[in-house]
Amino acid sequence: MTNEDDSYPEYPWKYTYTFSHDGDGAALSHLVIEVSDNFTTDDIAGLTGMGLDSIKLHKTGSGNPNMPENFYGIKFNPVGDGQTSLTWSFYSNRVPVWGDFFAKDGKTGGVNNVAYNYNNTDGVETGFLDPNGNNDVRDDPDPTAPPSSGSVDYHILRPDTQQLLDGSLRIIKFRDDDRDGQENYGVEPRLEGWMFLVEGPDNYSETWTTDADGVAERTDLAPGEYTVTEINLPDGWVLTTDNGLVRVVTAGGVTEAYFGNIPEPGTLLVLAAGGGLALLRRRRGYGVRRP
Ligand SMILES: [Ca+2]
Ligand SMILES: [Ca+2]
Ligand SMILES: [Ca+2]
Ligand SMILES: [Ca+2]
Repeated sequence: MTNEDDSYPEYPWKYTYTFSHDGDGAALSHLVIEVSDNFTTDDIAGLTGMGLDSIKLHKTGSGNPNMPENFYGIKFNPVGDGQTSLTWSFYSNRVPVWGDFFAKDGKTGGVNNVAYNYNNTDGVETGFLDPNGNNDVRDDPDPTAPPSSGSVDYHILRPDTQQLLDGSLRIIKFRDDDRDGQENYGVEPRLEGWMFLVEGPDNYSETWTTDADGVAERTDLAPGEYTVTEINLPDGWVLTTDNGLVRVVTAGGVTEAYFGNIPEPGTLLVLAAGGGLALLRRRRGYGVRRP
């Protein structure tokens, strides 16, 4: 499990599983990992190592013999025949919680072999259970402990109901007096009232304007890739940083984009002659001759 793989920015959680058995009998037929009832194919991306069969309520019966009770999950089929050990990965927009799995091999000699997460130590049963003995009533308990390495009560980590958290994007706008493309913090002033076009997932497209601190920020953005473009530059001002900066907003994270601008020296003179006084008044440090 990791949230540090940005391959699919809108799906920040990468789930990787390995399943093996000794290979006696038959190879793996299919494996189901529990997800919440509202999980759909829109909540999964970048599956490798297995084929996606279906996402639905899987029921006990001949297709899933000896499964403790019905459960909603992602059913995976091996890609190719004869596999007894598989590792597969996918990305999801759902945070990890503890849950269950069920696997079945291809029947051989009239015998089905199945595997699911289950334990019975000293009469205490944990894992994939059917407490009320009615597999139509789904009452399997799962730990509510936070996600961690290893296992809790013989459960695996799996995608939850919860969508990913919002993320934050902060634009910082400064006057790049020494033109080095970096903010010399505390020395180079922040600039208010500069406009940016911010474009992102789900056709997000908004104009943001920097405040008195030279900052424009939103804290409720869907994670994903955003493009930030400075627009409506005043005449004669140039960027000292790239425009159209691409930034990845992550769930619960704060992503920053710095934009430096500076008036072109030649333009300063023109502005000075033609009414750019407000722009110039605080800019004596340039050595530009005042009108
Ligand atoms: Ca469960
Ligand atoms: Ca039940
Ligand atoms: Ca369980
Ligand atoms: Ca600078």
